[in-house]
Amino acid sequence: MVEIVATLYLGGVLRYDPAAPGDPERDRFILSKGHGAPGLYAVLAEAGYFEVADLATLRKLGSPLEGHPNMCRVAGVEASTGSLGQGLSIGIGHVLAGRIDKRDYRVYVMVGDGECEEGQVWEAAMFAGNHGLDKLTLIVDRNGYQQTAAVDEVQPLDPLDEKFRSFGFEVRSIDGHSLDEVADAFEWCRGVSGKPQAIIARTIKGKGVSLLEAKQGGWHGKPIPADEEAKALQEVGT
Ligand SMILES: Cc1ncc(C[n+]2csc(CCOP(=O)(O)OP(=O)(O)O)c2C)c(N)n1
Ligand SMILES: [Mg+2]
Repeated sequence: MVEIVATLYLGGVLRYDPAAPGDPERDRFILSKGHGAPGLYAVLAEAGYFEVADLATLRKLGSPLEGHPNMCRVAGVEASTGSLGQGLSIGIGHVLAGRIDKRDYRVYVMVGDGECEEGQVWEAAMFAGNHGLDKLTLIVDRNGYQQTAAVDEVQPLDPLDEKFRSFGFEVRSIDGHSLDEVADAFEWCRGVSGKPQAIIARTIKGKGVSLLEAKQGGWHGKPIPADEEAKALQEVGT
């Protein structure tokens, strides 16, 4: 998810001001797969919502940087998520409010592919398509895995692009690790009128860290062992 969220905040896609996080004109990003909070926090810190040094307090008692994003404690977090399946509905609420208030902000929602097994995602998708919510962009982090197994073993989703098309979305599939393809897709979204857009981003969990890439599906919620940390950091260039 990192390339996608970084492009949104740091690549000139989202309109936002960390000094005015409640600005009614701001664009909204909702991380529906709330367990990806560390990725969101890293980008929010770089975007200026809080100090980068605060990232070291992740999941420490008393820290606002909880294991799932808490909109009451962290400026820039648009929705408290973690119970999967809800973010698209929340995003739709923002889009409808924007219509009523005659504002032109855009709303971006990221869901996981395992999360797409939740019925609420499809209720929301049906509504978004039926109401032609063109200010709404859904991004699916299509990494092929969920908590315990591969998505194909649990509940195959393909043809996912055709499913979203049949719900009234314009759909584009991209390499979610290519900054060029990610940026192009967000440019494309802004040109679509009358329909919500779905970007299906093919990704690899733990991309760039050989230990994580080698054993897909085995790292959900687990930290890298201490003796592997230095190598992992070196591999991602920090
Ligand atoms: C309603 C709900 N059911 C179960 C969970 C437990 N859970 C947390 S993450 C996860 C797997 C999510 O997989 P996916 O959406 O593919 O996310 P990603 O691969 O991007 O981590 C599950 C089942 C949850 N957070 N919420
Ligand atoms: Mg997944």
